[in-house]
Amino acid sequence: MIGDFVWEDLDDDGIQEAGEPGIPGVAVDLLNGIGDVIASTVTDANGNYGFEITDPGSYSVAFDTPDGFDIGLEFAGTDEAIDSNLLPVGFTPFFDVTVADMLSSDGNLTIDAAFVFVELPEIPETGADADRLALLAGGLLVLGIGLLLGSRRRRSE
Ligand SMILES: [Ca+2]
Ligand SMILES: [Ca+2]
Repeated sequence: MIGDFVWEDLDDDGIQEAGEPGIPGVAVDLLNGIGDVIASTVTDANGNYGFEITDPGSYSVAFDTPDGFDIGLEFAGTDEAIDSNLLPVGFTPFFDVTVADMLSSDGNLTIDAAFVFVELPEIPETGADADRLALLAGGLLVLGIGLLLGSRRRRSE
């Protein structure tokens, strides 16, 4: 088994600490050594996920960034049990799962992902901005007609 935790890094230090909550419902993919998705899951109510590995080999885990979040700091500190393995590209570096890992009762449960809450994207207000856009569109239209007329005139000469 590999896993296990996707959490909201409240202080953005890349370290799991008391009071920092797990994020439920995050889509997680298991990738094989050549980057193909071979299993998918979502984090549970506590932000935990797990994949049962049946073949030794090289793997990576990809995490979908939840709405309103950015990927947190990776590989902070020295304790891999409480750091984030998620690179800014959205997946972890490849890691090896050995037969010994597969046989151990708790497996490798240090493959974690930190996310930092930013803000939900703001919906632009209609009004002033919309008027400006209309003006811009009108301007482009006039320019287009001008170019069209210009090219026609040249052709008829
Ligand atoms: Ca933290
Ligand atoms: Ca970790």
